[in-house]
Amino acid sequence: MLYPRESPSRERKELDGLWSFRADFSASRSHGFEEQWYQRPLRESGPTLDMPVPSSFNDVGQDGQLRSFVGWVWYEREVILPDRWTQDLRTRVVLRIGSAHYYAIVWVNGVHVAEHEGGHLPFEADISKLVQTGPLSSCRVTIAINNTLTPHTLPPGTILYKTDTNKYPKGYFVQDINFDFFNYAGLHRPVLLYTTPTAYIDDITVTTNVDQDTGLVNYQIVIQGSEHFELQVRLLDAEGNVVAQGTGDQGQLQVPAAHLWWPYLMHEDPAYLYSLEVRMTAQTAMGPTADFYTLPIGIRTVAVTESQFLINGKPFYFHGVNKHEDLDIRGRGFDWALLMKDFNLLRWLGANSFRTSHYPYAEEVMQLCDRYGIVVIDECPGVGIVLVESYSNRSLQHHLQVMEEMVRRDKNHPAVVMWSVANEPTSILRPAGSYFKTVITHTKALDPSRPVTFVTNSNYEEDLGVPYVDVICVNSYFSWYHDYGHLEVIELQLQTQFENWHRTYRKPIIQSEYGAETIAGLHQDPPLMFSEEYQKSLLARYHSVLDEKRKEYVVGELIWNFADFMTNQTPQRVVGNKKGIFTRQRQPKSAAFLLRERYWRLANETR
Ligand code: BDP
Repeated sequence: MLYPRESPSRERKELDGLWSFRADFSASRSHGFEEQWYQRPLRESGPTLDMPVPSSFNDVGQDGQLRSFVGWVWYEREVILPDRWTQDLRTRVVLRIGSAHYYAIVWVNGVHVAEHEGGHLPFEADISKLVQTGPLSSCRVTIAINNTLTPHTLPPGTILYKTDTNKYPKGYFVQDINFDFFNYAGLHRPVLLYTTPTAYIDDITVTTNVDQDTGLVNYQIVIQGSEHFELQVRLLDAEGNVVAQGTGDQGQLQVPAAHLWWPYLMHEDPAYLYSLEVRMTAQTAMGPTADFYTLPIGIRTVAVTESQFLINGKPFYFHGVNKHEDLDIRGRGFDWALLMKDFNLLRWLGANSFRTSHYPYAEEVMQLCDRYGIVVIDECPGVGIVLVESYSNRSLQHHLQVMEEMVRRDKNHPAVVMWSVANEPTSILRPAGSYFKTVITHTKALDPSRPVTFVTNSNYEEDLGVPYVDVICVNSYFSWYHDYGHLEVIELQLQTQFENWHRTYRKPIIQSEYGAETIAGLHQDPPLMFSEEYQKSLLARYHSVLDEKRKEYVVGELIWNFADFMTNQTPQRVVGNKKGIFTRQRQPKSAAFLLRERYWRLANETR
């Protein structure tokens, strides 16, 4: 699925701003369907709120019930369309939803146009027919979204019905989850309309290779809407010079003396992007038509050995972070100011990489990683796969579908160097072996050009999924969730962890999480848990072992977490998870300075 970009043949109209909103508080949560709220303007169904898009709905208001609402919420917005979209039948009009968490049903003028499961990947509907009939120049977009998580959703969850009438009112239920972040919901990413001609460039797949100093760019293009088309492909360098050309829907372009895409800090000229310009001309029933699309691409290779992660044939060491899409008020809603702040902080820190823990981030984030040379481990929402039911065939089929959508969306980003299919599943359960074998094999078939992993916290002798990964990603919380307060055990335990995994599997290892809960401004010396000093000491002890092992087979370290973030309320969390090296508002704790010194040193050593 191509990201909607403007071109001489394509237009875009963003639908961000205030939408009408109503949560269905009825006991069945299904009044909206019974009363067909999509048939009329939403305000006629009862009281509505103004709700910003993109944003989570949870933290915008003052209503505690809405904050923790489970069930269907309804969004609606009127859109005025230009005549050239509604009158010209050679125009195709598409509605695209960047992310609707979790299950979404979409109507345009009361007509069902799309349904989608999964909260972190885009989906779209061709609405040309609906907006091109009759004299209407406006249309009404209604989106119903249900945030309920079940053992078969990704991430999974369970609805717990509390039936003890001495303790709970009739019909009482809560959403239980096995992951550690708040289940924010709503329209989290841009919603937009865009146009293409009726014969159009539907998809482009690019893979790259390098032979001596020649860059090889393999492309495959899918056209829809016509069988009689011609394609011209040109590759432009960053200055706009044409460096290679081709024709047809697949081929290989050769770029002598290619500028490779390098992670920043690894090369003086990092993140070099070419533009792949695709021009299609086609014959349709309504006459000749043309479509243009320009895709930014980077030429680079990725490979894994027993002990190394190679980018362009050179050993790459991940010194980076795990993140969340999370901020005050907007929750998981996309925000340009936050995006830039986070990238500025990543560069301040000297971080060369991050993992999209625990779901694929917005496309705009991935585009910036390409441009800035930040390496990404792209993780799907396979987090909290804990119960046996979540290994059922139904769950598996959905997981495969999510991997398809994620690879389809992110396959052309040079910054993405590895797929992660899950985080901390109960990979010691019997069904986990064949489950992860299937998901990983499927992902490799979808994209043979990248390694695949999942992130484990299981025992190395019992983990049934790790035999299928290319890189072992291990999370550990020594002297936090075990041996609380005993910093002195970290070195021995970490060393043993690395040695066990590597001796057993002979694969490179990434320390994919480690960290400590830290309340900004809380000081204790000698270090005590939750103080800034404890976080610093814990990190420093991990680092001494990492420094030793990275000379052998450890290929990366990703701190948990970049910033504090919201979670469910539990006795272990003080208004969210506080393992950030930055606060939720992106101000540094002392550990941020320690990490900054380390990351810049690592960058200088490995350059
Ligand atoms: C790990 C999880 C992560 C949690 C973290 C923690 O992967 O999502 O937030 O622990 O407990 O187990 O802080």
